Amino acid sequence: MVLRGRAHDLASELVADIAGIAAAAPFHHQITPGGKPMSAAMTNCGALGWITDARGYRYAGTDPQTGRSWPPMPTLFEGLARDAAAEAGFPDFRPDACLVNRYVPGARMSLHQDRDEADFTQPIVSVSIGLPAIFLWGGQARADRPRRVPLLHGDVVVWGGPDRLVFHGVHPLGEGTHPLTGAVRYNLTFRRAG
Ligand code: MD3
Ligand code: FE
Repeated sequence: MVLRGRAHDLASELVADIAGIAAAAPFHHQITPGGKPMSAAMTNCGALGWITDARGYRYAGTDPQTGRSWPPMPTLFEGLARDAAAEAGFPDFRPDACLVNRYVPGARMSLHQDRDEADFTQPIVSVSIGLPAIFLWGGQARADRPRRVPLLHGDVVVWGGPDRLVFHGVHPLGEGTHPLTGAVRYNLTFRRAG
């Protein structure tokens, strides 16, 4: 379910919260198991954070960069995610992880599934802030040709049920500047990881 513009009026507060998170847990280009740095810089908040390194992909309670727990999930983040999930038919969603992705022009995310979480009956909620992106919405098989869906500043999307394990990605970000974020797109993804 796409909730177009749902976070629009909260965006400046969300960006301020992202700055607070990044002050405690700096953005970092994580290394994939294949040895390449990801083009989106990432950090996390909440009890668990998504990490990748030579050993693989997983959730961890500690930021490998700092050795400390991830910063807590801001109340505003959690409320937005829970309200969106409830509206889409998931009244019991209680996120324990929020992955924060930061894209600059040229950054992308190749087709993948989100399958490091414990319970695939729980949805994922995403919030887009800043520059627009073309989201690649694939199918149940990697070879299914993805549809291109624009994700714009303030858009909130809930992915659950049969769509929870679809392949998806982000087309390389185009050049541009946004009044709130400059030449940056942020994406928050809320998960029940543990
Ligand atoms: C569909 N992020 O962090 S958000 C990711 O824009 C990720 O940064 C993208 O894919 C981004 O893993 C896409 C939309 C999204 C997130 C999770 C999904 C779509 C999804 C999980 C299952 C199906
Ligand atoms: Fe994903």
